[in-house]
Amino acid sequence: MSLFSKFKNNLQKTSNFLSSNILNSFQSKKVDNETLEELESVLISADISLDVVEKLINSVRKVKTSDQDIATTVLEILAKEIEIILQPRERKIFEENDQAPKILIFIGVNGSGKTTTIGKIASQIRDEKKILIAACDTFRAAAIDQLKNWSDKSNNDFFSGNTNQDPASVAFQATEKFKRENYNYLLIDTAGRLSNNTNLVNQLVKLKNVVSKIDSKAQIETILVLDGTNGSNMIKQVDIFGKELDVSSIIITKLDGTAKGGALISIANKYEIPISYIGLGEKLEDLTDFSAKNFSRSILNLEA
Ligand SMILES: Nc1nc2c(ncn2[C@@H]2O[C@H](COP(=O)(O)OP(=O)(O)OP(=O)(O)O)[C@@H](O)[C@H]2O)c(=O)[nH]1
Ligand SMILES: [Mg+2]
Repeated sequence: MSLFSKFKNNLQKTSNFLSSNILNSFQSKKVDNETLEELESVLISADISLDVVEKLINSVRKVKTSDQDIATTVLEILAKEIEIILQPRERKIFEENDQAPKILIFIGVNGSGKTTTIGKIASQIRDEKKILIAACDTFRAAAIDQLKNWSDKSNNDFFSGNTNQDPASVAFQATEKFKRENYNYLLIDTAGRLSNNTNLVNQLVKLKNVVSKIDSKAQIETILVLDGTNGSNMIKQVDIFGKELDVSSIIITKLDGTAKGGALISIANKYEIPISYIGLGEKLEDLTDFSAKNFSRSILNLEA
């Protein structure tokens, strides 16, 4: 399946919602206050933030009423405008010619998809790269097993501590092994649940500091994993984690399961943080590089 088909097939909840409502609104073949208001409400319902909606409405306002197929013209204009917002956020975490070792710390609230995403990423990285996966979610024993399973599936080395061991001390040991045995990538899984967000963020800050102290040569990145079905609530999470931790990249999962995929656009508009991958399902192959063009055309049900 082409990358575009993957986007198109798996973003159908958002695209069905947006395209059917927009086609409906513009059936009358007029761009006027009434249709623009309808469009506004559809875009807001898909969790696109008000400032972005305003920008989009202003560009649609310019459509000439004599246009043959107004509805399609509107979809095309929206796709173009959205692509312009998303384009600067495209960034791959792994590059073909990555030289320096990389340590990736995956953070995010519980259930956002951290562990699954690590499994998917590990299975996508080329075989010649040496990967160590570290279970620093010591909060639940099942979390360690879940990650071990993903490591086995992708044929990668796995490091874990004991249940309830301090996550920073597991990260310490894992980073020492990573350095000593010359791995290329260290993928660190963390817990999403703690008594409260402040404790969680403090624990992650400590873990990151420990890792940076041991390996000052490796490039350390903090990857924030967000659950796409949370829609605009994702913004709050970017604020909470981003305040104390320098987030290098965002991954938005479960976009296959929501009609609120528009929230991705709000995030791209609000933060200058790259979006590296999006999750489009539960299977290994359901994690794809984020593409501004594929995303914007897919959610409006347009062709590539
Ligand atoms: N449909 C769908 N489900 C996903 C996607 N990514 C993850 N999931 C599911 O979301 C659930 C939670 O994923 P986990 O990877 O365990 O989440 P986590 O962030 O590690 O959660 P904690 O360890 O509790 O903090 C699992 O059932 C996954 O299969 C996705 O892109 N699409
Ligand atoms: Mg987990």
